[in-house]
Amino acid sequence: MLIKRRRGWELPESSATPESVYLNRRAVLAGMGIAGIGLSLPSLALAQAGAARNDRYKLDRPITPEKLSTTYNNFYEFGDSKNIWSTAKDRLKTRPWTIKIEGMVDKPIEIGIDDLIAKMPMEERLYRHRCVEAWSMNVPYTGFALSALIDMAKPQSGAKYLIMQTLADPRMFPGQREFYYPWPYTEGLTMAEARHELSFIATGLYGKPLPAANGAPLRLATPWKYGFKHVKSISRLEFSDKRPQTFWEKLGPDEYGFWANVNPQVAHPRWSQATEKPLGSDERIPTQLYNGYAEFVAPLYADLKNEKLFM
Ligand SMILES: Nc1nc2c(c(=O)[nH]1)N[C@H]1C(S)=C(S)[C@@H](COP(=O)(O)O)O[C@H]1N2
Ligand SMILES: [Mo]
Repeated sequence: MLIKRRRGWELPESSATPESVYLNRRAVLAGMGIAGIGLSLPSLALAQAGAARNDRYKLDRPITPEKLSTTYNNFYEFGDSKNIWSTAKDRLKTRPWTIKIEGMVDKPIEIGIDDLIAKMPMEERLYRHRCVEAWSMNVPYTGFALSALIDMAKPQSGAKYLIMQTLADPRMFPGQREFYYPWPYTEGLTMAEARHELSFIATGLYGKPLPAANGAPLRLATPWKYGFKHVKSISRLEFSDKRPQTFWEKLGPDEYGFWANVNPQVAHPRWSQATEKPLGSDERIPTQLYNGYAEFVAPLYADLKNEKLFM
């Protein structure tokens, strides 16, 4: 396998340092040791188009052109390049799509995506998105507050974490045949984070059903955290009293942690996080603490000073 060593700041491809650059090396080592057509149905289209914008969440910068945010993506299930949108569009089948909610709940739930959307309070929000690789975008997501789904699921009082996973299906996701990645893609939030008003499940983008490349038919958006928390194409949620080990944490525990809150003053081991490059712009702009959402989320972390909150 070819291993490219690139430095975060000096990339030809705008500002991006693929999460995988250093990890591929680990993966090879692990391997040697043997370690271990998005269909947009009319009803769905209507649900996105009819959702009113929630003006509580404001942007201080322009919305990213749709053409860019839907063609420059991270979705390792379709490969480790940014240019996976057409493969994703061809391969990802989002109907039928069942979401399982299990673990520490009185009654596990299995629900189809259209039934779920019909039950949820749909709205549109303008959100920033800051990838740990130091590019960013600003997009209108349609969807619903994660807290609405949690209310429906009725977790037990002992639940401390919400774990979310991408569908496991190597026929649909060719990347899942790369055995050294810890599939399925797994992410998690504390219950306080998951219930926080900013935690959002997106089912649409720019008033249309979510494109395959952006994580159809539903994906997480927690805009104060680095983008790798935003698990795409979710098929399973589990309430647990144990903190999950997440996909990137398993691959590179020195570089990617559980909390992954944006902080310009805490550098990634291989590059600075002080600035970011908005998609479509030639200029870097300063990155903000909690990606500009400090007034909303700082209280979540008041008692967690000993945790590695920013990696
Ligand atoms: N299942 C899955 N979810 C994922 C990823 C992935 O590779 N697989 N990449 C993450 C990363 S690193 C980022 S930056 C965002 C990118 O979302 P976007 O393509 O909509 O910009 O998705 C996140 N969710
Ligand atoms: Mo990312």
